[in-house]
Amino acid sequence: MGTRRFTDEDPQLDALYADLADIDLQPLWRLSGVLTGEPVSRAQPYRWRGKQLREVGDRAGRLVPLDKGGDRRVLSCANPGLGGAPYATPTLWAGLQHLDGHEYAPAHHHTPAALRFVFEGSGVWTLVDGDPIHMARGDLVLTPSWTFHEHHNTTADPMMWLDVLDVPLVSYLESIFYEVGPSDEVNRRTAARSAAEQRWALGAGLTPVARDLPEPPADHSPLLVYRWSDTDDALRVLAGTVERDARLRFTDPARGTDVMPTMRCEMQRVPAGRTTTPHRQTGSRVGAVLNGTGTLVIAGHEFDIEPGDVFAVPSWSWLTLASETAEDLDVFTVSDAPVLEAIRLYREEWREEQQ
Ligand code: GTQ
Ligand code: FE2
Repeated sequence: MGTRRFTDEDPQLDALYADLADIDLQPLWRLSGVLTGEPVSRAQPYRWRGKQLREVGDRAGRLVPLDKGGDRRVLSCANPGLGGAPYATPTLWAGLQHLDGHEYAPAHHHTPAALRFVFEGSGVWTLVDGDPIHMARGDLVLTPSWTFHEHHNTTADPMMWLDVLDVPLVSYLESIFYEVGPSDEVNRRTAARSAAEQRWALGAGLTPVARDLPEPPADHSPLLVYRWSDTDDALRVLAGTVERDARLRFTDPARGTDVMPTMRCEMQRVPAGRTTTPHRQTGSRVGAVLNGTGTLVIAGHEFDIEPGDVFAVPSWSWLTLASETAEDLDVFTVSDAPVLEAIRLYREEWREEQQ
């Protein structure tokens, strides 16, 4: 008579749960955290110290030959919230790559897209599909998905830089492909300006027109390097016009879109003594400090920052940057925002403080 009482002590219910487990089913009513009110990230707000990265990078350079570990001497930033995975955030890999004097990391390509951001030093050339690109402080270099790339240190001194890749995302989508590249016919010709710059970095708003120009590649920026002198100039001009911080996005000069389909790159300058408006967005971010010192607050966690530091911002976490010295704070960030935008999941907001 009537409905059976719904109680957890029902032996028939226990039997149902056991049978469900046996045939690999899970009842939603016993699961929590499937649909959260807002994004919950396993990643932790985190900062890796540039000083420590340099110190262990130099030691790895002395101890570990290049042929170990995929021909790249890279220390990957492993966010402690991600269960031991070598990932800075759930979608982004951040690694510090070290190349000794006169060393060379041979050509390969892979479906994960990569970019390099240089904290200090120069003398390494990255060849992207054979186009030699000199890397120096503050430069952003792209190696889009499936482009061959190799790194050559032409000097006697070691050099380190930051790599950011979409490896965790592509891995989650089970779409990683990798091949070693041609090793025989290495292009040793180097020019101050890469072929990509000679076509696509002619000046603000200037696009080349010629009958024999190839179409720009369909799925990434044709310009493969963004020079610090250009970024610095633009930041200086922009900073003179804004109240708080100047923020620039690196874009495809042919289309005005993000540089690659999976990663958005930006550079932010927080003038001396100022603080940014707290901001959050869906998807995660990796940040890198180029100049200045100050404080970084991620979801209430405070970190002091200085040049060479790398940090991880989990999805939907408030981020504030404060420049505390007489020097401007320049921070490079990479996010997965283009992916979220493409599938209509991107949200962002600023928190205007009440005074
Ligand atoms: O420089 O080719 O940090 O393939 C991870 C994977 C760098 C590279 C990384 C790579 C590279
Ligand atoms: Fe690579």
